Amino acid sequence: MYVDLKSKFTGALIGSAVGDAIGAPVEGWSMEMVSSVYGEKTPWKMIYGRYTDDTEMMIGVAESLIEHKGFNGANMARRFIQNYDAKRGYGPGSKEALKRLREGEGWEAASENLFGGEGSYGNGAAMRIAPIGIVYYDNADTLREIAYKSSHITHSHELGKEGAALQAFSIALAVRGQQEGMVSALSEFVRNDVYKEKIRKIAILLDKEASKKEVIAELGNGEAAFNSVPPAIYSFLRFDKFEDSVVYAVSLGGDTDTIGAMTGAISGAYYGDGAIPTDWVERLEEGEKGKSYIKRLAEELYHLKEL
Ligand code: F2R
Ligand code: MG
Ligand code: MG
Repeated sequence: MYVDLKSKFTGALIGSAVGDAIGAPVEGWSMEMVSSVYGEKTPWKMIYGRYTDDTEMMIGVAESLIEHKGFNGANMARRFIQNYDAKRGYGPGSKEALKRLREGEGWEAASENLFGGEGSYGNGAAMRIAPIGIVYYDNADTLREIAYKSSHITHSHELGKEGAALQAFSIALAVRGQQEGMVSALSEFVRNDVYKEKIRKIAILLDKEASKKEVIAELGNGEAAFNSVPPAIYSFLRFDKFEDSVVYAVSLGGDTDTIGAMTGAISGAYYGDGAIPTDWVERLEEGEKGKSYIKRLAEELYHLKEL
């Protein structure tokens, strides 16, 4: 299947925003409650089309990469602060890190004292990582370095950073068109044992007709990066269609907007923007930083590759 690179870049960003918006109305709900709203069968209708913190922060990552033609921590932190809108629903750790940044702490320090000095292992760094996954898709070492640094602005725990790097590398592999070899490439890439074990479980679950309950029990569906990046990767790998992967990811319940966004980013990077249901894109919010703006960011990131 040939999909052009520009369409993959747009697919990753719009796919992430669409996954966020479709999961948002049911965030924190159980699998049963999700199916009582969306039903058991596809197609799913997008309810509001409004995105959350996941997309707002992803926009900040993209804007900063474009402005600096690469990573600049102080600039990215400033973009997060400028874009911040509490109504989008931020995690408490990220909120606190952004407050410290606003008060003048440096981008390398602001997240370090959170959670008793451990730093956050929430999925807030992984959920926004799509621009880094596409821009550095052809260089795993640089991708890892930039994923860690960009995470550190809000998430300094090793598990938060590794989750973001793993999500970025999944998107990179999807850009390269590598679905079949993805599990083995990921297990070679990943450094932390918690994630190594989850990737091993992804392979086992893919080999059988696993139930949703089994998938949730083995991979998780919560706010920790290690309980949301793995089910997103699994949701992508289990199906051969953008819509089916994202619907499945959200149907697991739990952190639905975020697992939806991460699955949408990987799937969009693989299939391209043409594979995203048009009625979902139509319903996705417009406005100053809505879908047209996100598409423009994807195009500018694509042009960064040409420099
Ligand atoms: N915040 C939300 N959703 C709730 C509000 C939405 C509601 N619908 C509304 O309209 O108001 N979603 C967003 O938050 C998640 C991303 O969170 P992030 O940015 O990682 O935040 P945080 O607080 O750093 O981490 C999340 C939780 O993980 C646990 N945790 C993290 N590190 C920990 C550590 N070292 N020790 C113990 N626990 C740790 C904590 O419970 C954190 O609060 C996404 O779902 C996004 O959509
Ligand atoms: Mg959210
Ligand atoms: Mg969420």
